[in-house]
Amino acid sequence: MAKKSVLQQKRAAYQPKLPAALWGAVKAVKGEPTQSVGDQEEIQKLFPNTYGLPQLTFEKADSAPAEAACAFNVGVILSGGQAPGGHNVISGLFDGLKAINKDNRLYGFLMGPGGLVDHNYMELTADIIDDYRNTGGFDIIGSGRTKLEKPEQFEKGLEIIQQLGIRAVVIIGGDDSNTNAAVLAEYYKAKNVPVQVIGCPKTIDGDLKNELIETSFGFDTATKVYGEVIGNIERDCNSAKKYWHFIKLMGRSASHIALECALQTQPNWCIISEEVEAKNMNLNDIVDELAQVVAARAAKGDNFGTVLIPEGLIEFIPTMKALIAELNDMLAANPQFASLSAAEQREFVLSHLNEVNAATFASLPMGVARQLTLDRDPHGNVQVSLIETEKLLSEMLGKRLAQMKKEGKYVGKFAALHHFFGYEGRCADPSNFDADYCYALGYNAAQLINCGATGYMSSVRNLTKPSAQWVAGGIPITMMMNMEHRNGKNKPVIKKALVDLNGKPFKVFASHREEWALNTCYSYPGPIQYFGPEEVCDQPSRTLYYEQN
Ligand code: FBP
Repeated sequence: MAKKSVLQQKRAAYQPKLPAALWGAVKAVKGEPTQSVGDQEEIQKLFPNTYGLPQLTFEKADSAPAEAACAFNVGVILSGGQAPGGHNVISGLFDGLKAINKDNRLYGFLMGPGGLVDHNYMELTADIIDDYRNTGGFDIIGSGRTKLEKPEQFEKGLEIIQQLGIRAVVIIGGDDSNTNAAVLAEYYKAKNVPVQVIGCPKTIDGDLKNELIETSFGFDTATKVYGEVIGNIERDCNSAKKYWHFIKLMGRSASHIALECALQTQPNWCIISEEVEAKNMNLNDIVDELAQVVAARAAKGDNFGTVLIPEGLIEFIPTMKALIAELNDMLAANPQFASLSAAEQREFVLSHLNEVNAATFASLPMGVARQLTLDRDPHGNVQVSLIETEKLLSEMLGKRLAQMKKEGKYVGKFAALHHFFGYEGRCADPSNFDADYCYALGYNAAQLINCGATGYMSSVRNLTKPSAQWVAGGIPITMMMNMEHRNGKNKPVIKKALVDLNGKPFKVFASHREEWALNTCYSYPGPIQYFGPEEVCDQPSRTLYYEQN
């Protein structure tokens, strides 16, 4: 039998805080009709029933909460990569539903959106929920990456939804999963079926955010876990003074995780993919920049350092981006590719790519080139977590430094160690911030269902203020959409939030990085604290702090 750790037992008793507006009876206040962030005409055409809905904000109602006349049932799905706090979204949703009517029931679909299609589910009762409060992971019902996009899937889902008397489905996921939530909401609305769909913003990557969704849940905890370990490595690095540590950090596309960790730990260098793209840098330019840093430190006798590398870097190097875009279309159009041998695949790729992309492909180390042709995830994305960018860069850097030594431009010793931090942070017990934020997102989702909303994302804002002042409500998902080229086709998707090079978090980083590069200014955030003074336990991420202050 699994044994609960002492921390687990104590942490179970933590009561997450809610925004004051959700403490008792609420009323929904409607805002103005909304528009999508881009391609308005096309998005409106694709979502005729759910486009332009007003933003909703919950306010305290004057009267005491009356129990809803009729009890109702709700289904919940965890979709995509794990992120700390998912269990609190579900416990918040459960408590919110019970506060509306004690006979409301919650069903969990198992192993992601596939559970809805395949009719795999379980009822989530109070005993089960209590076991998972304030814990990390998605193991209460599991998660998966099945893409919910085809009418056949929606129809199969509808069968079980009707069988269980489900009034609303809550999809807890990232940008792709919330895009699917919007498509599903539109489909049921168009068919006039009384099933509401509500999304919740999840992803450690931090790239599902905008003015109204200030952060996705899980980012805070995951970056605090990585920040702790990077700090420990920096201490080791500064103690032994003999290694350069190359640390790749998760974040499939945007560099928010790397940037946040840099702000927390002050490493000697941190690459920001969005800047690489903006400056039109190629791999050699990145290596040149790194070589300057290593050589400058070596000239002072410091043959050690720490470098942070965002996982998604490869897709932001303009030449690589063009190559990957053509590879994506090529793989989508040639399903037989997967059955070829490795040598045949290389031959196939080289003979099908245009001249420029074929040259880029041929110039890559064989291992990296092969990783670029591996299976895409169900959303058509390259699985960047499998590409060993940290090794690629340090190998190229080693060669460049050897060359510089011959030319008398470098005097040091270079020994590299590699790390990849991603999975270690995705299931950590949520920080107080994520525990509260997630619980509020779930509780709020129950209110959105109660007021009849569909095609909305649960939104809790004003997050750097004390939780009582957080603003709760719903944002129409279509409002966040634009058209993008995916999997060989133009599709409506939620616009990914990349690192804003004019934003305060990047500017703060950029204003310090030369100093951090040359000198040793490491900062050691230490482990997440759950008990103790507020300034230690309840701080939001640096990113959120700088964005709002
Ligand atoms: P989501 O966008 O689904 O939240 O997942 C993010 C992520 O953790 C990325 O950082 C990483 O590239 C990817 O998932 C890894 O995917 P998998 O869990 O399928 O290995």
